[in-house]
Amino acid sequence: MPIGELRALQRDRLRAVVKRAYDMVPYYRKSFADAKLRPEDIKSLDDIRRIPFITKTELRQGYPFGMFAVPMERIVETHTSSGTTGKPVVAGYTRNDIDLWSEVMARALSMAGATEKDIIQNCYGYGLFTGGLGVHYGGHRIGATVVPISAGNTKKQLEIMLDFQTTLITCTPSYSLYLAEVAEEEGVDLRKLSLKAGCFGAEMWTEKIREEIERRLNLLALNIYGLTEIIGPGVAHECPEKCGLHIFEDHFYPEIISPETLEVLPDGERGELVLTTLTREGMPMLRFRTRDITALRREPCSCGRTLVRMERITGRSDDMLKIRGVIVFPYQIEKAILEMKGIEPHYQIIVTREHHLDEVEVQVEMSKKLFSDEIRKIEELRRKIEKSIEEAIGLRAKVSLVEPKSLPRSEGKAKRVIDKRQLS
Ligand code: DLL
Repeated sequence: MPIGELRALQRDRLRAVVKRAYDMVPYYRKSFADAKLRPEDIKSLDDIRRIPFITKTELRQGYPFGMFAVPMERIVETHTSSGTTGKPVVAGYTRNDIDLWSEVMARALSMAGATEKDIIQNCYGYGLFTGGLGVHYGGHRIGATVVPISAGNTKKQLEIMLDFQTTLITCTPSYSLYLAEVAEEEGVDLRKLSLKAGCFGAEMWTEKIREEIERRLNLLALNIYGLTEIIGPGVAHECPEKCGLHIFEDHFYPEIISPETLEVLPDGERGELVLTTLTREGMPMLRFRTRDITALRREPCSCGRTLVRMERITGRSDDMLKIRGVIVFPYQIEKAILEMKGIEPHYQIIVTREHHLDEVEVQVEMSKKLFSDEIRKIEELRRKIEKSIEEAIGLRAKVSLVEPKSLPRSEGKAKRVIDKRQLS
């Protein structure tokens, strides 16, 4: 679409969504009132800068359905953000939203070359996570054959991949490498399969990881980006030129801000991505702070698409981690630890990737008293902490109790997380 037309479409859609959000969602009415803003004040695309930001915190406060902009009768599906920080963010979709999602996911899969002739093995988790059903709807829209195998069960994945002659896979980049490793162990030569492309996302990865995936799986590895708050996967996707992810900006309007000053930054500068949904009915998002760090590029892409591109995500402006695809905040682990007696408030979270799977170790300092106690008691406490962390984050972490005063002290901000996965 020519840029002029696209901008006019975005402007009209912005005005409409602002009005809908204001009329239907008490949260927006209040935030507009606080900012002394009326929906009619938003006339041009630049006026978007006057709208207050919204974050995960406000969304959680609306749990479960407080952010919905339509009566419940019109919501046909819900998903929640992964992770278990208190209450999750609940996303509601109307029938039109599912259509929109199918459309953007169809565009995404088409960028990877998918047609009705393809067999898509969809190894993203089905359920409340958006990955599974997002790909599913997009595959249907294209008319491809979707194999809804979901996550896990790696040997079965390989068997199906061989027997069905899967042509396209969708999973996290780390899982694709794990698949490759299990295939090697099982004596399956992945390069002899029919795989031609894969859409990998839901977590951070690098060019180096891409090279490894492409070499080991002998396919074209493309990056797919999205988040529950906005729609799920299908906010942006790479074309085979591999020079950034095209944002489907006729539906999702991007801005980059400085996380410190909250000022909008010029194109090309790195900062935090802020997204506004232009067409979403069930849960419109006006200026959602994603916390994901990237930059926008508007130079024409050789593929011919006029859609703006975002660079690969290289970090977060908060301390959120994605471990095995699940959102984890360090303070959830802290809370689980500090409830225990016999330990000091000194701990360190170490995240590693072993055989392409994320592993978490939490080192916790023992109190002097516990340190001189029987081994049985120490082991009992260690297990208790492991259980409490698992309950808090929904993932198993290995807990090691270390000697008093053995963890590094910091004069400034304590370095609680050591991420050894080398993702940026
Ligand atoms: O991860 C949606 C998704 C599913 C995207 C399948 C791609 C494929 P959430 O669980 O809500 O939704 O997590 C969203 O994951 O804010 C980013 O921090 C991170 N993320 C998602 N895609 C990428 C990517 C899904 N391609 C959060 N690169 C986002 C880096 C990504 N980080």
